[in-house]
Amino acid sequence: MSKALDGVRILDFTHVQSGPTCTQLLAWFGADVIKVERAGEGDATRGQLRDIPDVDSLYFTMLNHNKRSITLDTKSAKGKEVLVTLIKHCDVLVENFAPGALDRMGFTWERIQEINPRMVVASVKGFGPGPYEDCKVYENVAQCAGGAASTTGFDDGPPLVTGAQIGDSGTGVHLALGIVAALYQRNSTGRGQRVLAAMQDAVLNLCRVKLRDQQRLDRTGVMTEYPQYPDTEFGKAVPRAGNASGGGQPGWILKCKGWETDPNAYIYFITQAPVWGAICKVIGEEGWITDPKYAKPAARLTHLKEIFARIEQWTMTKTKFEAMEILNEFDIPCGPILSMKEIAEEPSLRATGTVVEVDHPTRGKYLSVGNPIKMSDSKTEVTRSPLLGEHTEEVLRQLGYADDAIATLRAERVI
Ligand code: CAO
Repeated sequence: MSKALDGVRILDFTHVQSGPTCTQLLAWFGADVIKVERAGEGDATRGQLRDIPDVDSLYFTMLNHNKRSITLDTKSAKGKEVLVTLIKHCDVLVENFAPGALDRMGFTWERIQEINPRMVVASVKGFGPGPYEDCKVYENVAQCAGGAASTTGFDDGPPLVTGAQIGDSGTGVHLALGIVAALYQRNSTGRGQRVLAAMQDAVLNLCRVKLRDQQRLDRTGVMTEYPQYPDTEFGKAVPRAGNASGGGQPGWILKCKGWETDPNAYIYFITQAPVWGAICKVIGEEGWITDPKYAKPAARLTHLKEIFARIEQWTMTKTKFEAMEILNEFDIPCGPILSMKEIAEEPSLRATGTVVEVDHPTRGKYLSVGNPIKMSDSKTEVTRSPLLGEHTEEVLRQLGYADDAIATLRAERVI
């Protein structure tokens, strides 16, 4: 079966998480991704958070599936020559170096355009143009600068970062869309273009609803679906909303049977208005269906803490899965708090390829997250990440290098 991005060649200068997330997605859609790494060391994540000595870490393997790896010293004169050939050969160059690193290497946007005017040059940077454009940035910096941390956590606690890697992987996903759009536009213009996804911007995009709330707060001074309402004064900025749903349907995380010993024995429960009657029946409060204190959504907003406390009395008598089963019968929106252990063992996620088992020559079998985007005409087969420089000779031969030229490059430590 063909793949959506068959024939697209990616010169992958990415490292750590944000860039590799992007190029891994492109590889899953069928692009030929050639990852360029420094000989001897490679992507720093190969050696970070190792669980097996001298074996590529899960951090690396889980972000670099379906790619080829070549080693190349791009600061040496001969390495630069190889890089020029690669730029001519590829459609897209993706990088997430610190600001200015590609220019310092001698490959400015202008120079790349001279070499290959059709090339798309895509970058992740921490910040867009402005006061912080020269800063190096990691995940949590982006979460803090993009508005996520100030709006995450509880009102009486400090700002919190979230486990979802919205700064790194979130930006990588944004960049992948930018690249595909640029390739699409190239079909009509014949030209490449620059694509920039700044981590602060991507996090802010994912926090769009909080900027919505800032303006609501500015105008009205109150947000009735926030847990601060009605007991606490709102300040000038959007406060941390704990586990409130953030949308028009109030929700909260409630304890389930076993919560005393299992840190994940909880369920997310949404008191969606159309099923209010069903909720009242399930928890044994049928009187609340007509009681003016609870009957209408607006009236309920001032009693949410009391309502959730009563629902929790019910959820605490059920495991999260029992509660799910009962609530789903009545179309009451809810979700179990799943641990990573439960997710790893969930058969339905294995069946869809969202969780996959991959075999690796030095690591053996490990679990990974497969392509979360499913396409009917472009199926994803997840293959293992490359060993450092595994494809150097294969790629150089493809570029037209003869065996003796390759041997010279190796002897001179260019590859
Ligand atoms: N051959 C020779 N030199 C190479 C090379 C190669 N194949 N590959 C990289 N290098 C060089 C670069 O040219 C750069 O050299 P100079 O600093 O002398 O110009 C150097 O290696 C290191 O690049 P770096 O500054 O990007 O790496 P770092 O580890 O110091 O910083 C990071 C890492 C992530 C903080 C930084 O790259 C960054 O801010 N990137 C943009 C934001 C980003 O993507 N953050 C997400 C991080 S987690 O996904």
